[in-house]
Amino acid sequence: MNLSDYFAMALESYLPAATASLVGNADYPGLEGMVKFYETSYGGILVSAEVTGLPPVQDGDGTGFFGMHIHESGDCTPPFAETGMHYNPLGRPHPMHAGDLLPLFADRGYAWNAFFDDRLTIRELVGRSVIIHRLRDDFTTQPAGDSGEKIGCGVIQAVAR
Ligand SMILES: [Cu+2]
Ligand SMILES: [Zn+2]
Repeated sequence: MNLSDYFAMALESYLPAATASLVGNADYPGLEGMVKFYETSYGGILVSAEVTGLPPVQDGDGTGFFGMHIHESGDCTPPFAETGMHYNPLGRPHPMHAGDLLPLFADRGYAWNAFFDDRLTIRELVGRSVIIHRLRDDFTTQPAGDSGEKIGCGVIQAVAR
């Protein structure tokens, strides 16, 4: 079995090792979502994210891309100001932070993505937060890619098994 077939099977059949249930901030109360983290045997984890209630492109100044990061602290008290910086155990610049994830992509408010991530382990993720931003991540500006308001937040919790 090649890696992509294995990953598709894992997403379909395996229990995630950790999840984060996303809620919106006061400006985006309809935002909801789930991010799932799966162990693999290939030196990295799988991440899948499904989010509804994102602002459609026609409604504002967005591009349809939404920055998504692991932030240091798992405190999603609105307005998500207590989540700290991007998780960055190696002291690297953005976007080489371990917490820098593939952005979401949605023109009409619904996003789904899944990707292999060899910067992170499940153990270091639990207790931190996933943040969804209003704007794209420009992968250049320090320290956070100029990605704007924190519109969604979820605390990463281990899945009991
Ligand atoms: Cu962020
Ligand atoms: Zn970053």
